Amino acid sequence: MIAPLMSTSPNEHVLKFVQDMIDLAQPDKTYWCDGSEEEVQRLYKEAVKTGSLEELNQEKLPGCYLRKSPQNDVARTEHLTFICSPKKEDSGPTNNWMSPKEGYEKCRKIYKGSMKGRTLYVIPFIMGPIDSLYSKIGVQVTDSIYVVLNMRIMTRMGKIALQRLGTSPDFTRCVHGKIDLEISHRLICHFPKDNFIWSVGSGYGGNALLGKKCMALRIASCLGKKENWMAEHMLILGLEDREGKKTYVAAAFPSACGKTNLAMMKTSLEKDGYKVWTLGDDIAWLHIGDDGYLRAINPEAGFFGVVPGTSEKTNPNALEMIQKNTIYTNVLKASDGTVWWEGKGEAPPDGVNWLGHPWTIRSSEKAAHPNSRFTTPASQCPSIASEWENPEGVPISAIIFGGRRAKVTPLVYEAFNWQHGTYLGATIASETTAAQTGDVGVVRRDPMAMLPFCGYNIGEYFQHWLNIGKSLENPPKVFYVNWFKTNEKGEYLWPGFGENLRVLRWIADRCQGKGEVSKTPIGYIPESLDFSGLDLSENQKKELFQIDSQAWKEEVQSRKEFFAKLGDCVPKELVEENESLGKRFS
Ligand code: GTP
Ligand code: SPV
Ligand code: MN
Repeated sequence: MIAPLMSTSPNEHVLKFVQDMIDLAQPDKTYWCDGSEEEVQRLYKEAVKTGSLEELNQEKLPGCYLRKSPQNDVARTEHLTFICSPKKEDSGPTNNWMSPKEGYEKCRKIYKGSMKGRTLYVIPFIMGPIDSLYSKIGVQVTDSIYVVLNMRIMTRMGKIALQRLGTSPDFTRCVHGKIDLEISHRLICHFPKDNFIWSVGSGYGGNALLGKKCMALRIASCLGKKENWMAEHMLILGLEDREGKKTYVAAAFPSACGKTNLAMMKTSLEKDGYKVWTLGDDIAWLHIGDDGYLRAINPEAGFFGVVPGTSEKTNPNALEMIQKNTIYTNVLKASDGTVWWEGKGEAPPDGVNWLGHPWTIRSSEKAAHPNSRFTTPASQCPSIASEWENPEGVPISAIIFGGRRAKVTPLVYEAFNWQHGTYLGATIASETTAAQTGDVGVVRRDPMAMLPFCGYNIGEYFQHWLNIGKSLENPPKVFYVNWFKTNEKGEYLWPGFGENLRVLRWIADRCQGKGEVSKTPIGYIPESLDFSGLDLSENQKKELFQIDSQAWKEEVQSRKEFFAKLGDCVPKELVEENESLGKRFS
């Protein structure tokens, strides 16, 4: 193998892992990423030359590029995602399972000789702040320059990771190959026992940027179980109040249900002295701190966010942040080399849509794919918190669960305690979105928003939640929100976005022992919420907090069936929480 041109050499374990993959994939060339600025510019040039990326208008959007994916590769493919634990029961009732032997054999077969005529890129990376004891190292090999450039934004990548690794064999081995991007060659396999990931046949986001969902959630959730911490599908934010005190909040909503928007919200209420600071928008690693608080770090270094719906009105911070050094995937390219998408809040320009077809406002096709994404460095976010890379993490006072639910769930309520909160997370129900292939708008249970991301038995995962709560001296309070309740016409009852600060303020008040509540069968709801200046009828306000006992009785039954379907693995405490809820309605 050609020795990498780096002052820091890869250790023998990294070299062996990479050599094995070279022997199998047989690339023409091997390239070790060093993570330098010079390298990024060179790779962007190369990606444009080879057609992997298109350059956008560099005057208006400096450092921005466009990627158009094949139509069959625009979202995570959950039915092709497997947990390859030695025993099937260790993957539990919610995961697809394959034996490690079968998983390795299948991937090996697809990978063999797949990089002839191509370059194999080696990406050493750190998930988490460079100097945090909570961070983890990965090494990904890939044949996709798009993946390299995304990983450069999403992780701390290059020689810094090898330096941090030193001589240790302790890193996640991440093997990726886009192969021919055919679904028939697509598989995303996780081998938790070996700390190994093998993903073939897709070049898209969560399927291909292996530091993200594969490592930082599926593999990390298994590590967390073993090492007594948690890897969660959560944003992290700090709400600063009038006195300058920050309340840190972590929130788990299913894919495309509002994490990025909440994490970087800008709001008219800032004039009252409140401000939201962003620490992360998708993944949180939570450790038990010496201070008895749950402490959160964001393992990522960038945001891979949903583009459609991002506008000056909904998410001005995100819009500002994606004006430079951003990779756009599957949006419309206007004739002047700028970009457009549905819900941008500007008149649609003529151009070429995500499918590569000429497009005008009269076209029947979408301009951007509903799951089109931006990839942007977190440091570019106007609301990024100064402490976002604190190696110790930040102390979490509140955990918020939520989802898309047209009916049943009120705008916000508070759990009675940690166990009840765990039960609320375990029973999240949300309408499916374009973030995964399959039907959109179907209500499914998505426990802790981790249904597609928990790398082991979901019942053990629930038990782990209960156990962590017991070891915390200062456990966060737990809340449940729903920005998506609708009226009989199907219109959203709640304005959402920046106005969600009204709910966050109540949550922060509750964490500080303030805020009046009413006790209801489902939990505490606010005695009053600040609706001032909002154009809401009395009826709307009532509907937002309405608890329809018939609908809730049906909900209890549906949760009972859900737990029954999961089987014996569900902790009895959670089954009892559901029974108690049922009794409170009878
Ligand atoms: P992933 O990156 O897939 O994990 O998604 P996410 O949870 O970060 O979702 P994101 O914030 O990107 O929001 C997804 C979609 O929900 C976007 O189209 C938003 O415009 C919409 N959305 C976000 N917040 C709100 C809200 O408060 N109200 C309404 N009605 N829509 C919202
Ligand atoms: C999600 O689907 O939850 C995402 C996008 O955040 S992906 O990285 O593709 O998983
Ligand atoms: Mn996500």
